Amino acid sequence: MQLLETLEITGLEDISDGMQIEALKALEGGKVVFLPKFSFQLSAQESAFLSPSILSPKSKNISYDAKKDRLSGTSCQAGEAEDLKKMVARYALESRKLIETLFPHYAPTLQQGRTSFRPAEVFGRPSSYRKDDTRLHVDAFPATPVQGKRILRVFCNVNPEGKPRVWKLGEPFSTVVEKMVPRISPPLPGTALLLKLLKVTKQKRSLYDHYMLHIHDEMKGDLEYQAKAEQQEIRFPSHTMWIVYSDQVSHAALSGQHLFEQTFYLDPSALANPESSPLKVLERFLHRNLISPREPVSGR
Ligand SMILES: O=C(O)CCC(=O)C(=O)O
Ligand SMILES: [Fe+2]
Repeated sequence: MQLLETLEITGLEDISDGMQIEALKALEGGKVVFLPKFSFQLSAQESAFLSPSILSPKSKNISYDAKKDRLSGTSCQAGEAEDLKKMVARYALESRKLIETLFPHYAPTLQQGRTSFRPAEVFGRPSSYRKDDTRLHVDAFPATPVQGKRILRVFCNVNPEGKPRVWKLGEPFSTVVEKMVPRISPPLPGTALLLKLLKVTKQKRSLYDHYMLHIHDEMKGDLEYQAKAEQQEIRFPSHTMWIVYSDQVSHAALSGQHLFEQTFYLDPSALANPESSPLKVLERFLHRNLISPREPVSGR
């Protein structure tokens, strides 16, 4: 399968109606929409932030919450912290503009998630297997149930030395489901409520979230799967962007340094083809509803 849908745009004005239709079909079909001639521009002053020294000691990423206009994960202080926040906030804004222009179908219902700036090298970084993004996985967040909502991410490699972001892309979501879901037991009754009461999760963990989280963990925990699953290495050059449904596309980040990432959430009913959503794929496989109709819909 062709894993990338490449669009040679140099600016938002290059986006045509035909391109919007093709890009939407590719994205929902599980491809990565790759923009080799489109990037996020840093000023000379902002380039000074391209260093892991701006991270606070325990952080891997700088994280920005656009709703609260709050930045975390940095050791920068005062004016420097303000300038850093401005840079990350600009990425939040520009990546949203990109999505709204390329996928106008999503514009009315797109929900803004976290923005992250990742100035540390990925390769050789120690972590527990669950947090190890160098292993193939689909995204699912333990503390942040999405209740079926899509996770749409916009990446930009801003490496100043021309170093690529090296990823692997794996098998289609339906194949992942066939291999992983039979190993997963349903949650014990009351678990979701308990996790919420103990504040392990911000919202109630739906059945959908239960299965997605366990798929994520099963994939990462299975070294034979990691070695043998169909996979392809992709090198995203510096000064390029790519867009992906990371809840659907198996991916791993092997190496690279200096990346921006913006997360958006989208209700599956807002898709051009809702049947392609992980929610619908899982519901068809398990022959049951995975979201209770009374479940409150959460944001992040
Ligand atoms: O940092 C990266 O290149 C991607 C890591 C990853 O798996 C993710 O952001 O979902
Ligand atoms: Fe991921």
